[in-house]
Amino acid sequence: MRWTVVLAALMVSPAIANEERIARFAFLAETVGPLCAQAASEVCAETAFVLVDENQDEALTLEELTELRNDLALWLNADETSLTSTEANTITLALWIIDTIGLATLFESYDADADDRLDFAELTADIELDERPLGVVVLDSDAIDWPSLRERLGVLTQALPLPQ
Ligand SMILES: [Ca+2]
Ligand SMILES: [Ca+2]
Repeated sequence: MRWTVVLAALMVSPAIANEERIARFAFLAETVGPLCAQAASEVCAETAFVLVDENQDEALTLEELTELRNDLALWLNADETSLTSTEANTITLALWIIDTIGLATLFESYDADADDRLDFAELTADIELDERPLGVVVLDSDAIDWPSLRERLGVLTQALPLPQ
C-alpha cells in the first residue's frame, strides 16, 4: 500500500513541479511585464532582479539563472500562455541565443570579479538604466554598450541584426 502511494507520488510529481514552475514564471511575467512597460527602466530591472533572486542574497548564481531559463522555456510551451506571436518569437530567439552561446559562458562573461555570483551592477554592465521605460532605453544606442555586447555574443554577432 505504502509503495503504491510512493510510486504514484513519484509519477505525478514532475507534472506538478512543472505546473508550479510555469505558474511561478507566469507570476514573474505578469508582475514585471506591465511594470516595465511603464516604469523607469531602473525600477523595472531592480524588481526583476529581486524576483529572480530566489534566496535573496542580492546576487544571481548560474543555478538560479538556469532555473529561470528552464522556467521560461516551460512557460513558453505551456498551452495557457497567451503571448502575441511577436512576443513568442522574441522569447524563442532569446532562448536560442542563450543556448547557442551557453548559459555558463554568458554567465562567466558577466561575472567581472569571477566570484560565481552576478550582482546587479555586473548584470547591467552593458546598459545605462534611467528614468525611461526599458523599451525606450534598449532602442537608444547611447544607452547600450554594443561593443561589449557584441563581444559577449561572439560568433553570433554576425548572425544577428545588431546596431553598430
Ligand atoms: Ca541569489
Ligand atoms: Ca560577480
